[in-house]
Amino acid sequence: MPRILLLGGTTEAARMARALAEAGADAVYSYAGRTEAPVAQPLPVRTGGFGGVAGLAGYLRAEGITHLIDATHPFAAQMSRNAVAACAATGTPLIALEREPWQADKGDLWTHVPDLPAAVAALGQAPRRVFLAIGRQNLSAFAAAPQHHYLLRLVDPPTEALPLPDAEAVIARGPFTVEGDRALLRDHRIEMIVAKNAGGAGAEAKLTAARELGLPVVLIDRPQVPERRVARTVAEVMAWLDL
Ligand code: 3Y8
Ligand code: NAP
Repeated sequence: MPRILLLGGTTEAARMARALAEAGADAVYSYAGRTEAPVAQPLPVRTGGFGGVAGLAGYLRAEGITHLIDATHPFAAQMSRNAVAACAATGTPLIALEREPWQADKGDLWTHVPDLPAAVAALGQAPRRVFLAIGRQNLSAFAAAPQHHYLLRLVDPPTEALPLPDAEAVIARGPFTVEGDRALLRDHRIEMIVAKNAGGAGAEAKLTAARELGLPVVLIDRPQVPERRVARTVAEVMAWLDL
């Protein structure tokens, strides 16, 4: 019987957890501990970093983990790199449950940028009203363009002052709806959106609302992660586990 470590924090990870629980699998769900009250899971949960590659390798050995499923977010690149290294070091089979990047549809006004500095530059010089839908961890990059008015969406209320002089935060946890995001864009008279190319359904509503309102979107490409076995569906992972 496999003993599984599921690196979570996404919609796909929640679906994976349900399938493992229904199969009666021996599995542990892992959160980084980024948010105050993460959603409950139908598996035993552990929270917090492992302590780099060595810490994760030690955890795999100590817990007798036989399979690792990396269902973290495409922008959680450090965790994914560590998982590949720790699994190589311990000979633990690894699979990533990964979502496709979003592709532009007819009517989408998207500018693809490789990273945060390029996203800041894409806003231009003239002051704009910008919806920064990228969470809390990367806001400081936009301090280089203080002339804009920023609408932020955070999971938890900010604990310290925001690094942007002209910003307001809405506190909300996805998944989000098109109606809700359309109203948000209208109420705040948003002219431009910055988002990560997360893929998946949980963060997609704002892109649909932007298309309907004819608003431009600056979309940040996902970071590189090392080569690894990838599954697109929960069923593929269950087959790989022979469950
Ligand atoms: C702690 C677990 C589920 C998972 C839901 C998905 C969908 C809703 C959309 C916007 C974009 C953003 C952000 C976002 C979404 C899902 C998914 C997703 C984007 C929770 C969660 C944790 C986190 C961490 C959080 C980050 C932040 C990113 C907000 C739980 C709710 C912007 C990414 O305040 C902070 O420190 C937030 C940090 C990492 C990115 C950042 O750098 O700030 N996610 N999000 C996980 C952990 O501790 O291990 O608290 O319940 C999970 C979800 N967030 O159960 O259905 O799967 O993508 N999360 C992005 O996609 O751009 C919001 O506002 O439109
Ligand atoms: P990251 O930058 O890739 O990882 C930084 C460090 O955080 C990792 O080295 C690890 O610490 C710890 N960590 C990350 N994910 C973990 C997990 N699931 N379980 C245990 N430790 C974890 O990670 P991040 O981008 O901050 O993402 C953190 C969490 O939020 C992940 O669960 C991710 O799936 C979720 N999330 C992130 C985003 C996003 O935009 N980044 C969006 C939605 C959800 P150690 O080195 O000490 O082990």
